[in-house]
Amino acid sequence: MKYRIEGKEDALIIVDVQVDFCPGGALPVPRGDEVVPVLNEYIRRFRAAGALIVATRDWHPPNHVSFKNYGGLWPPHCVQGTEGAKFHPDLNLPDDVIVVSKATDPSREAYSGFEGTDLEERLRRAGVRRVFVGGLATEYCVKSTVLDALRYGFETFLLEDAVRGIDATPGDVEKAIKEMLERGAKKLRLQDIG
Ligand code: VGL
Ligand code: ZN
Repeated sequence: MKYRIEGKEDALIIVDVQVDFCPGGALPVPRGDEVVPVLNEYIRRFRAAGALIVATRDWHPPNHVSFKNYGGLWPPHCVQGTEGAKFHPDLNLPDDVIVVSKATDPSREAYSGFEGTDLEERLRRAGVRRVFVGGLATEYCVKSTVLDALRYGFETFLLEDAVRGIDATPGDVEKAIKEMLERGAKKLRLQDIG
């Protein structure tokens, strides 16, 4: 199946491609940095088509509830304003990228880019109908963002060559992909764009 990227109705959503989620970071996704060159190619193509480009970022306060010291599951990561919270330095985000900061409330975890943000409203206002989602990590923030996009009625594509997961329990990533597809997401790779 070949898909054409349409300027008006399509958006590329890049999820949490941040220093802390890449090798050497505070909460590294194994081979997380491998999504960067692939996403750069998606960015190039979506830009050429005049489509919207969105980058979400995990943007926690230092006392966030998801951190181990505050009762959560994770080591501190993506703390607002720190080096680890920056986008990967090789990610070629365009100047007009829409940056969506999430999980900023100290008392609430939010994996989805739609949760507690104006992402849905911004997509609607721009007339977006289809969203294409890649980034980190497959079974957490990518999955939640994809499922919310489906719930909101967007035609939703998982960029399967531009996601990586943690797979803390082997099989987690596979299960997450299966769930996204069952809920109606479609898989897409670079070569499916024509
Ligand atoms: C994420 C764990 C904790 C993610 C964010 O971006 O997938 N995972 N915070
Ligand atoms: Zn987080």
